[in-house]
Amino acid sequence: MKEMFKINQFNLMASEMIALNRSLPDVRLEGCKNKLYPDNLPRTSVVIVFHNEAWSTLLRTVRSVIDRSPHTLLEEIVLVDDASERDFLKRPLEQYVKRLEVPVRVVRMEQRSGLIRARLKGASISTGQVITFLDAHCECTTGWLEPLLARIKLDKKTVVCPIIDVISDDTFEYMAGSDMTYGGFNWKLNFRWYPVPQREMDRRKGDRTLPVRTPTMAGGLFSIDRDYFQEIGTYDAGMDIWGGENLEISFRIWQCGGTLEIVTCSHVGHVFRKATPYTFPGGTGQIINKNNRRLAEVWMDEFKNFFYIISPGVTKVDYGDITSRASLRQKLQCKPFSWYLENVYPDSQIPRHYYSLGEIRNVETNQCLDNMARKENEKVGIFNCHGMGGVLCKHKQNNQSVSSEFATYQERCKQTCQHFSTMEMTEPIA
Ligand code: UD2
Ligand code: MN
Repeated sequence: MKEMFKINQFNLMASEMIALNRSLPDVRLEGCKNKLYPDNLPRTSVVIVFHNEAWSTLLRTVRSVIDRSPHTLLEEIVLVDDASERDFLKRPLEQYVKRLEVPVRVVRMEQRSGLIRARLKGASISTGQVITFLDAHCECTTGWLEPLLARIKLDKKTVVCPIIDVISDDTFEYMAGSDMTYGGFNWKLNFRWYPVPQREMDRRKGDRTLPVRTPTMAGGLFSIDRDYFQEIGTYDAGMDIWGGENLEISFRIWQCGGTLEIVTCSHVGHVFRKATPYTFPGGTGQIINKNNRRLAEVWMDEFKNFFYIISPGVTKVDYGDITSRASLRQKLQCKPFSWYLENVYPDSQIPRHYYSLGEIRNVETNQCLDNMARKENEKVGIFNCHGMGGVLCKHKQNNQSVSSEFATYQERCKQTCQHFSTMEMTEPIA
């Protein structure tokens, strides 16, 4: 089991022992179970991109879509292989999907392109009025699709996400996600779940079965009208491999006149992993920083500086050409980021007004206030100024962080990291 875990960073042995068409609990709120939806909902293509995905999780995703969606609403399933290096994902996959009751097409990227460009390819060859994106290790539950499509039918500028339930990476147990959390992000532009604020509960008059307006989406699971996807500029094809595209499309939807929702009556499970199983050609940090930088440069106006001061390393990466994305923003006459913070995400951690950003330094001792790698609400300390924003060292093996106190033996935390080959730079846990 432990050996197999390394292949996909989840318990592959457990996954392989579970039927591809296993039953799942109905985790919906009672009030969702008898809602009625119009008959003439738009049809969707389901686009699933994958790189070296396991057979069982990929096909369980496909099966769950087929088994739990009304076939009248399902145009096709499009599987986009992002240059996987597994033989079973070649001809055996093509043979297998031919036998399924719904048209399933397999297309391949010529070279490893990352999930963003793979999704663009899938979207471009698909034909349904709606495009639904899923990760390759999901399971759809009863009634997942209708409430998503119903929102789009009402207003094609509404982009909708299901509640993402948790499929344990350890046991593959299915656990209901909460309808009381929504999407946000922290200072470092990492997507995070936060409690749905009171204002959003009030707007819905306390009815939890109504969709939640969310500042951001997690990224992997959402439905969008095909024409609207085009209109608002699909994805930033200049983003590589993984990361950043979820906030980019979230900011863009809100700033350019759309709405982003979590439809609480729709539940889809996803295997959340603690580590990534695949390579990031060029380096994980490089790629994520590049994508985040494109996002910040195009959409965040003066607030990008806040991000850069917090994560100084980001400004060192080359982020390529963003003129076409900037002119898209111009063309669509999108609102400023300050509008988004004010109106969509007032509970954001990014301060809308501030005097100054930077370190608090004792000029005599050259020491700075430092969170000492402690968590929120714990005491701050004093430590040598390192000018690197919030960084700390983390064991590569067991993920345990080493506080800056330990690092006082070194001149800087960075040197500590370099000193131990088993450690790498990371960011503090939000
Ligand atoms: C989350 C999203 C994911 C994406 C990512 C940020 C959910 C549940 N998942 O991370 O969809 O938005 O944040 O970018 O919201 N893949 C490729 N080529 C690659 C890398 C990945 O095809 O080079 C596929 C991969 O096989 C998977 C999908 O892209 O099907 C998402 O990747 P992930 O599962 O590693 O991302 P996750 O869930 O950690
Ligand atoms: Mn995933």
